[in-house]
Amino acid sequence: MRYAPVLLFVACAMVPGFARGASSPLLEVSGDIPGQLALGAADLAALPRAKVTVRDEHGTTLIYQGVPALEILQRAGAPLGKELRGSNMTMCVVAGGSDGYQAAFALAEFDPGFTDQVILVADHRDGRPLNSREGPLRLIVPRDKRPARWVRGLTTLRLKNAR
Ligand SMILES: Nc1nc2c(c(=O)[nH]1)N[C@H]1C(S)=C(S)[C@@H](COP(=O)(O)O)O[C@H]1N2
Ligand SMILES: [Mo]
Repeated sequence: MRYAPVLLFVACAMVPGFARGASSPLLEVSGDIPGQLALGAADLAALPRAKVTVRDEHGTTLIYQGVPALEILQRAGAPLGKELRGSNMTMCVVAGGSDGYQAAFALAEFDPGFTDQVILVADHRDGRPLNSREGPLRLIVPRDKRPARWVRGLTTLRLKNAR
């Protein structure tokens, strides 16, 4: 019996996809896009990373690290760059947290052709993984003056054309 947890771990590691967390994605991207995307920890770890320095409501400087949301939206096939015009200008992104909290964005807010702001899907703060209250993922919107769209426990990005 003492070895049961070890045996369970070994058994799980032998099932393809299980060890990568493919069966329990951290972040799902869905909606008005060509295909749904489900990203596990290993998928996120393979994406380009960025760091943003922000101040919280108390004026304390915080450094968040993670994946630019743009990288994720691009891989989901969202209409960015040259495609972000005409009827796509009403494309919205609704970010959702594990507690049901949601916040809306225009897709253009993520596009470097429109803004220099980098909205981050953060997994680290000041060099440490986000704690269970804040993470494992949190959306960081550096230029918002209030952190109301900094969705804690981020689990979903839903794309919707609001036209
Ligand atoms: N999942 C989730 N994220 C959330 C909220 C929430 O209720 N649930 N509240 C938002 C609001 S209104 C604020 S002001 C900030 C507060 O962030 P803090 O708890 O890190 O101070 O989180 C934002 N993100
Ligand atoms: Mo808030």
